[in-house]
Amino acid sequence: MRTLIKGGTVLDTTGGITADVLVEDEKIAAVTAPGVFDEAAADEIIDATDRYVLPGGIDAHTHMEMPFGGTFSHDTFGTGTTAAAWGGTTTIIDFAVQAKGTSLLSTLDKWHEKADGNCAIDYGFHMIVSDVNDTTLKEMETCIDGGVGSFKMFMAYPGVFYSTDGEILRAMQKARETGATIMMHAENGIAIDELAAQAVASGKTDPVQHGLVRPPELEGEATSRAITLAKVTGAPLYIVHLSAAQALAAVAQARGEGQNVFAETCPQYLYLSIEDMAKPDFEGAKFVASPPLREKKHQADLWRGLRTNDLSVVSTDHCPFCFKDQKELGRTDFRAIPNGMPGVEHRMDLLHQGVVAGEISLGRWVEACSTTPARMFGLYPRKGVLAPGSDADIVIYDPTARQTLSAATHHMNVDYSAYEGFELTGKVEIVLSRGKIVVSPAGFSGSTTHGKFLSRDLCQYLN
Ligand code: DUC
Ligand code: ZN
Ligand code: ZN
Repeated sequence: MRTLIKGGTVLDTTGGITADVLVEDEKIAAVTAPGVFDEAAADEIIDATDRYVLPGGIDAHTHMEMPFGGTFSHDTFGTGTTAAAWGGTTTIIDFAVQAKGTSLLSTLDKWHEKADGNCAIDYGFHMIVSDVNDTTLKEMETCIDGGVGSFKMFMAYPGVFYSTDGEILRAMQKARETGATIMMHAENGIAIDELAAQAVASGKTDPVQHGLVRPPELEGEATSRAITLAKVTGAPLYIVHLSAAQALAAVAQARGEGQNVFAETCPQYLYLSIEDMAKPDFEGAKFVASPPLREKKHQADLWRGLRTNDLSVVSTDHCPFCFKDQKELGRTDFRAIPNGMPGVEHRMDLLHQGVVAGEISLGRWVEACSTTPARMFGLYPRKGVLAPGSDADIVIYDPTARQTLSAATHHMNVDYSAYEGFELTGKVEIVLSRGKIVVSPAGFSGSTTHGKFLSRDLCQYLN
């Protein structure tokens, strides 16, 4: 099966050129000057005139069916990966979650059972380590052999996911030994829990308190501490969902000193703010996630960080909980609001809006949303680039189409949109996953058995 995508502006990390892309079965066969390939030899032709043709998005931070606070995030692997495809994301890396007292390997088996045969697009796993002991540390090696070479740890959520500095140090020593990446949720959870208890004791129970008891300084402090532990051990470190200027400054300094420290941010921190968490009638609960949304002034720093590469990846931290039945759990105490927001469907569009607004270049859009996550998590050049031999994960994007985001039209399995009413320029038109058209103006033509597990290599950026 040969598909010719002709006449589009083919994007990579440097910008765009007018070119044709030839797909043969699941792979890209060639990227040529326009007209080089004989159209008569193609089984299918897609006219991409006036469209961008870019490598499929890679969302390196999602939580499908994630157990949290007595409930589960509401997208299954099936619904969440379908929504991702609608939005031009053709790979997700989701988190297997080790519960305290269980093993990493049984956790990995469990997540394979959930995801295998149930995804519309290709997927990989990171491992959340919440119980560091001799067995776990040994099991990290088997995880790496199984294509899971990145381990998320938490400096927040004492009693649940939290690791002490000593436990983090031990896992980092293993990461140094194996080349694995430690991903860090960097917030000082001990201090936050104290502030949260004080707030509730004084009658402050509404959603905005979730943000007020998690000040940006406590993200900055934890980020610096994680960086120090990584320096002492020599472990590669990747700060997840960075939201605060203080944390960014710590990352920038470490990178300036040549440390293997990387960071991602998420669209919600670029576009939303703590003002959303203060919405009346419990509406603020829709925006409760950790780290919390910040004051607007942080947004300019985050965009700058994206330009300077101190923030090298944009992921979503997609972790949807329905407003009606799930966020409701915390109506009388913000601490019981399940933490997380939906977003897997909108990342490519929201970051394209950054191109429209002049915050980032076209090449940077592709780099932060596809190429860098591929290299960061050992998927390049299979993913993240349109090159001969790469998987034909391709997005054909209309840069001038207008759209309004809404829960009424999105495909995520959640009853609200964090971006309700946002008017955007640019829209996904056609999506191919390994050569198969899965989204087009005719609708979704993929299937939730199509996605394959991606056994990943280690980080491709280490110096
Ligand atoms: N943050 C969230 O908001 N949800 C899930 C886990 C996390 O770290
Ligand atoms: Zn986290
Ligand atoms: Zn997360």
